[in-house]
Amino acid sequence: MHNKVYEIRNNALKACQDARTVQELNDARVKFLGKKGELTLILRSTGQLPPEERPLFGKLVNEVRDELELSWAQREQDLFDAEEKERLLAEGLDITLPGRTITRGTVHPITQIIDETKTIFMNMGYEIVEGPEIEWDYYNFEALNIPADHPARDMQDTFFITEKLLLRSQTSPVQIHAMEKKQPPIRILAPGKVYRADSDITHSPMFHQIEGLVVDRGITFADLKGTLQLFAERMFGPQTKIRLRPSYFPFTEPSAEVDVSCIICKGEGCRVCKDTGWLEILGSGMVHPNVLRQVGYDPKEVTGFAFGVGVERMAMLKYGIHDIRLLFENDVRFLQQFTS
Ligand code: 2NM
Repeated sequence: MHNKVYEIRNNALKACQDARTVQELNDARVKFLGKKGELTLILRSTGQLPPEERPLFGKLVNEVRDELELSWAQREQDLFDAEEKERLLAEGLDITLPGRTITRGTVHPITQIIDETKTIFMNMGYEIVEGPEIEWDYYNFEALNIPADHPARDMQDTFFITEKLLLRSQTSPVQIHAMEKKQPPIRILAPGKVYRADSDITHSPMFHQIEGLVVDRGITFADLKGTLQLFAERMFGPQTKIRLRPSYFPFTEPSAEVDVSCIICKGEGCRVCKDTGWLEILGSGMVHPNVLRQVGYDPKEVTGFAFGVGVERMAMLKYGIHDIRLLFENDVRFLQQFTS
C-alpha cells in the first residue's frame, strides 16, 4: 500500500510537469486528486490495513496530497503566466509603448470673433438669426432697394447660379426674411458666410459678415450711434472711440461709415491705421423707407437702423494678420497662435 502511494505520487508529479495547458493540468488534477482520483481512492481503502498501521498510512497520504497541491499551484501559475505572455504576443500589443498624445484643436479666430460679437449683442437683447447661403436675387438685391443696374449685381462681383439664384453677397437677406415673418419690435443679429468674386491678400471669395438690425417705433440715428459706441467699447476695450462719416448704401438713408480708434496705437498713429489713428470697421445707416415698405412695414409708423461688419477684417486688425488666405489654409501652427 505504501509503495502504491509513492507510485501515485511519482505519476502525479510527472503528469503535473507534463501538462502543457491549464486545461491539461486540471484534467490531471481530477485524475489524481479529484473525488474519484487515484489518491482519494487509496485513502478510502485505509480500512483494509490492520488498525495499527492506519494512522501512519493516513499521515503519508495527507503529506503526499499537500505536496501535490503545492506542485499543482506552482504549475498552474507557470502555465497561466506562459499562456498570458503568448496571448499578448499574439495580439501584437506592446504594453511598453508610450501612449499617443491626443492633440486638442483650438477655436478658429473667425469663430472667436463671431462668438464674441454674438455675446455682446445677445447681452443687448438681440436675437441671433441665420439663413440660407443660396438666395433668390429678390432677397439679396431687389428687396434691399438695390437697382437693376447697380454694380454689385454684376456677374463680376456676384456668383450667380441661375438667372434668379445666387450665393448671397451679404447677410441682409436673412434680415429681409426675418422682417417678412415678424412685426416690429425687431432686434436681430445675422452672422454668416457670404460670397463675392474677389480674391487678393485682403479679399477672399468666401468671407464672413455680421449684420445687425433694429426696427421699432421711434428708432433714431442716436440709437444707432449709442449701440455702435457700446459695441466698440465691449469689443475693443473701454477707451475705444468711434467716428461716423457720411456714406452711401442703397438700403440705408442716411448712411455712415463707422471708424474705431486704432486698436493697435489707441489713436496715436501707426502703420496699421496708416497714421490716421482710425480704423474703418463698420457700415451702417437708417433702414431705407423702400426696404421697410417692401416687407410690408409702414415707414411712417416704424423706423430702424442697420449695420454690417466684415469678420475677417476685424480678425486681421486684431491679430495683425497681413494675408486673408492664412485664415483658410487651416495650418494648425498658424491657428493655434490666436488662442487666449
Ligand atoms: C451694412 C451697412 C448698412 C443692412 C441693412 C439691412 C436691412 F436688411 F435692414 F436692409 N441689413 N443690413 C446694412 C446697412 C448692412 O453692411 C455694411
